[in-house]
Formats: sequence, structure tokens, C-alpha cells
Amino acid sequence: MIMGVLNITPDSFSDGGQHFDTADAIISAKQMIIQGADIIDIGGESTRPGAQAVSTSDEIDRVIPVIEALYRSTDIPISVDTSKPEVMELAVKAGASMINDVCALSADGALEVAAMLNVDVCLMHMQGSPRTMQQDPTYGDVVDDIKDFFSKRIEACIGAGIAEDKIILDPGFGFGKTLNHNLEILKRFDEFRSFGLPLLAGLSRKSMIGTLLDDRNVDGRVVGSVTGAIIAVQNGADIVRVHDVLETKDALTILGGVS
Ligand code: 7PJ
Repeated sequence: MIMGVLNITPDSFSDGGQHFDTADAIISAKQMIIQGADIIDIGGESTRPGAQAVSTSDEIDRVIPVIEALYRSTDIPISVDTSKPEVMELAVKAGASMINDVCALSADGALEVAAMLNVDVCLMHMQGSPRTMQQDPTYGDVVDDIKDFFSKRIEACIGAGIAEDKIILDPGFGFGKTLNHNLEILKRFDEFRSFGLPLLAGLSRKSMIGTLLDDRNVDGRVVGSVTGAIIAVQNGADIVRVHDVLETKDALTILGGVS
């Protein structure tokens, strides 16, 4: 499945400023639906390395009108990219059917709210916090350490009353990882299959792609991002979170033709 990214932030890493207006955001979302998106992921807080936190009320003002409008005007499943329980609750009331949390429901009250809302939850691994995570990420074995994290968070979810079949796992490319960590995770992605849960991969336009391409700027990372998505799917990813929906859909269609 393709998850199309819709950032409603003035400072997002790769499409900053483009989607700040609700009407524009809806146009972009509809475009992604036409291009083949299966889910739209709506976020109002930039989590790029070094990004500053956004207040709860600002985040609500950014994402809730877009979720309401998209829910009213399309049938597309909507995911909300947030770590704040207040935003989760309002987003689901507005029509979101999935919570995508880069903090894996670690905020105070997030587990309880997610359990009460009874929607799918994506638990992403991050080492540190967005402001500092790229300073000196260290692991024993990166894949094993992330698997330990998943085990603990799955246990916490089940303890809070979240059904195991609502959980999606994501190793969190670029979130407290060096290039080598990211490559190791991509190469060994299939090892996360051991949980028997759906896996999500988000590599789109990230710095690992830019770095491998000689510090290519964000606009020049489309082919690299699509290639990364294809490798992730071949290694067991069920959902890819992408900005370039049309290009990713084409590549996955060709992959599907031979598999
Ligand atoms: C991810 C995300 C990711 C999940 C972002 C960016 C940074 N959510 N939100 N996985 N990345 N689940 O798109 O570059 O990799 S924001």
C-alpha cells in the first residue's frame, strides 16, 4: 500500500510551505488519490532533524480542518501523524482511522487515548528526540535494538487495551540513525517480519537518499526514494510512506507484474 504524505506545516523538510492552506491541502490530497495513494497521512508537526516543537492548539488548527474536509469529500483512509493525545482524539473524531506516531505512543496519555479510539496505530522507532536525534546515534546491533523496542511497545499497547491486530511497526528511517544504520535496517528489513505485524517504511526524500547521491537536494531525490521504497517492499514492507505517489505507484506496479 502507498501512504501519501501531506504535511500541513510551514517548515516541513521536503514540501515546506506548500500545504499550509486547507484548500490547497485538499487539492494535493486529491491529486495523490488519483495517482494511486491508498492512505493519506496528515501531519501538522515537522519532525525533521532540529525542528522545534509545535503547540497543541497550532497543530489542531492545522490538521483538523484538513481531515474534516478530506473525510467529507473522499473515501480515502486518513492517518494522522501526531504524538499528542489531544490531536489523536480530535483527528479520529474528524474522520481519521489511523494514528501514525513517531513517538510510538510514549506521550503521557497516548496509549490510553489510542486504546479508547480503537483505530490502527503505527509505532515508529526513534532514538532521542527530533531536536537532537542526529547528534550521535549509537546502537549495539541496530536491527536487534529496534526489535527490542518494538517488543516493549507492543507489550505496552496490549497492556493498555490496544488489540494486537491494530498495530503496525516502523523502524523509523532517519530518526536517530546514521547512514550506515539506515542501510543496515533497509538491508535486513525482513527481520522485522518476526512480529507477524504489518510493516511500514518511510524513506521518501530523506537525507540517507540525498547523502548516497552526493548530497543531492530534496527535489533530486525522487528516483532514489522510489528505489528505496522498492527495496523496502521486496524486503517485506507492507506500506510505504511517500511524497511521490505517481512514481512510486508505477514502480510498485512493475514489481507486482513480476512477483
Ligand atoms: C516518518 C513518519 C516515517 C512514519 C515522518 C519525513 C519526516 N512517520 N513521519 N515513518 N517520517 N511512520 O517525512 O521526512 O519514516 S516525518
